[in-house]
Amino acid sequence: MVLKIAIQKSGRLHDDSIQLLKDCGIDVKNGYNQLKSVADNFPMEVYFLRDDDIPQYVEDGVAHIGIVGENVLFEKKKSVDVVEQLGFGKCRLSIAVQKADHYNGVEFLQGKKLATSYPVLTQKFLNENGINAEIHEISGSVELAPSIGLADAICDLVSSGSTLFMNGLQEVQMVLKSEAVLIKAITLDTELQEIVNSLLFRIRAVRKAKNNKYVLLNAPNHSLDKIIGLLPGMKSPTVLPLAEEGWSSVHSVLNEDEFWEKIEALKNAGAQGILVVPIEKMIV
Ligand code: PRT
Ligand code: ZN
Repeated sequence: MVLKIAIQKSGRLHDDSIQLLKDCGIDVKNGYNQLKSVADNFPMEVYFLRDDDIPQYVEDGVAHIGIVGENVLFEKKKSVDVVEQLGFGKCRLSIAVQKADHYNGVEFLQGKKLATSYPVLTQKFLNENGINAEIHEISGSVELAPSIGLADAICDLVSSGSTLFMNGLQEVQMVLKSEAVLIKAITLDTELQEIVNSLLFRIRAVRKAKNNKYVLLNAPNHSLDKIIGLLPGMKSPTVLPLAEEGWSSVHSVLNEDEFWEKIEALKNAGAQGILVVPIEKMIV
């Protein structure tokens, strides 16, 4: 049995998808000129597709799992399971208007024309807010629509905001926050499900490792209690005596979110020679 995974052929999600598989120890040959490829060391076949087609392939079971942006997934409204958030491809689907416009809330959009490649999500947002507006579906260069008089506003993906800025637009309303997710066909054979589980186990270990750092520091023994109190570790910190009398070496794991705060507190508590090392995999 081989697990068939659909990933984007080329575009913003391609490299991160391949890298994620690689970090999971799965080697896949680059797919720029091919439709599919077989992993050397994992029971997996990779299909390279347009991102828009991935939800359909997974719903039909032609691919068992896939990696796609939530924006595409929710726009296509296919019946698949979302298995895991993957933390890359982050962006937001937002409404933008011309810089000179005085946007005073969603009411501004009443009776206006909106250009978008996401008619389903845009319509849903308008309905939820009781707004009647006309939607023009266009497939690309949505940000040009207001300047050529095609629409009053747009609903498009934004990440840094520089595309909007360069086109004289301002982001005024977020419709959806999105990132890449792993999706799965609703029913799978037990054997395939087991392969999904083992892939998921690796993905979680890789992602957890990325969110944590290994910290080594020297501590005077009289400050050990205070320093250990600051460090959770996986169970509890490792403490080893240093060759120099009265000092210990402390090893622990710190979460990215609280990292700087903790480092500062450790320093204030008397820690010295603090080393921070990336973790490759983390299995807890
Ligand atoms: O050929 P295929 O259909 O597979 O690719 P595509 O051209 O439809 O998609 P692609 O590769 O552009 O994007 C794939 C996915 O990446 C999207 O569906 C999102 O989930 C995610 N993603 C993350 C983005 C962005 N960030 C993003 N910034 N997709 C598109 N953009 C575009 C946006 O449309 C706008 O044109 O980038 C521009 C805005 O970027 P900033 O940084 O200037 O704000
Ligand atoms: Zn696409």
